[in-house]
Amino acid sequence: MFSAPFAATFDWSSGVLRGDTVHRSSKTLGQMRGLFRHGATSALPDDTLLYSVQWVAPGTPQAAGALLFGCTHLEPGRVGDEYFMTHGHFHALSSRAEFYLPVSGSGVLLLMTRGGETWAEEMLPGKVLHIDGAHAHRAVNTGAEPLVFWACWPADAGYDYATIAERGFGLRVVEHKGRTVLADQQQ
Ligand code: S6P
Ligand code: ZN
Repeated sequence: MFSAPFAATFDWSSGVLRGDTVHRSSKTLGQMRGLFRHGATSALPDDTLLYSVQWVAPGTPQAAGALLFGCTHLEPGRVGDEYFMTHGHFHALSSRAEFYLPVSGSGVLLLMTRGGETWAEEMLPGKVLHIDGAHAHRAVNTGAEPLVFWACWPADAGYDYATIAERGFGLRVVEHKGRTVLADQQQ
């Protein structure tokens, strides 16, 4: 009765993707120490898992208009006062937008223009976050549980990580006197 165009399932309660075509990658603190203000002096070990990403590339990913989707599991924790976060990137093609749908947990989505203007949006289950293709995006887990979010983006969007590695975002998300606050990059 139903055809199976590609063999993947997504569990909305756990945020787990399953199927033959699921790819997976992960990032540890050792790969991202330089992005945290106090990364160099943190006593956390290099192999501390910050996040993992599962994604699928159905059909012909190189075809014009093809879509990818994936799910990120961002662990709770801090490096000094700064909450665990994704690396963050611009899309190489600034016309390629993206959706983030938080599945569980709570956090903040940092967005930034090429000019460095930075702002934050809340990440909570039920929210639908649309990311303009020209804006860099970084998820930050401010809660005590993993922040899990589903994402969908064009297969040809491409990644510009270098700009973020060089310049960072204009805001950091930090814990200050028991509260979550946005701090200027240099604070
Ligand atoms: C891809 C999308 C997400 C991120 C993932 C990890 O366009 O934005 O799947 O790749 O959340 O973040 P990052 O910055 O390490 O790619
Ligand atoms: Zn993206």
